[in-house]
Amino acid sequence: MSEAEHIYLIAVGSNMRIAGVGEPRRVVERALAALGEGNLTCKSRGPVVATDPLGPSQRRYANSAAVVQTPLDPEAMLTRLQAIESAFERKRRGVRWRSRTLDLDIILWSGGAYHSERLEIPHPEFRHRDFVLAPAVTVAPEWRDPVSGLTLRQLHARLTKRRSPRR
Ligand code: A4P
Ligand code: MG
Repeated sequence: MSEAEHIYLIAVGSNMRIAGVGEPRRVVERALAALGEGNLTCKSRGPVVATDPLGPSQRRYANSAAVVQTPLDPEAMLTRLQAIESAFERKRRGVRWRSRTLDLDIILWSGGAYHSERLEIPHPEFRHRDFVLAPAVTVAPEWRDPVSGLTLRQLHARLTKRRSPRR
């Protein structure tokens, strides 16, 4: 790997169908393919899982995760991910957590923590989200969260252990 290359863990989510593409599962599969195009190399892609919605949206989500290698730095990578979202017809109307055709979040980056006006890595909520950790643990179980010091495997085990008595 050249020194200029970066590795990202990307979370993929959709809970709306797109005409010409299909159901959220198909949208996520197509988005995973897009994460391997141009100067993005998809090193590993997780399964597409159906998940219950967190937040006000009623529709079930399809979620997945991918490990992507690229020369793009975090700001350029976010811009690239937003361009992919736009290409999948996502409409930005300023309402948080509305139904969306495609959501691409940067969860972790090989450079550790990163903060700017428009970007926070690690993603601030990912440690509490099974819909992120379940697919992520299949692609990068030993990747260590620079904030908690725990691996994805440990974070996922902690989350599912905490929840299991209530199920
Ligand atoms: N931003 C800051 N940090 C990041 C990062 N690490 N990765 C900024 C990506 N973007 C980051 O995001 C709003 C702004 O966050 C961006 O412009 C960027 O500058 P957005 O994607 O435009 O808006 P959003 O997705 O509606 O908001 P947000 O806060 O990203 O929502 P979440 O946290 O992504 O939650 N339930 C299930 N089962 N599965 C899901 O996938 N997703 C959500 C969305 C809610 N419930 C869900 C799921
Ligand atoms: Mg988002």
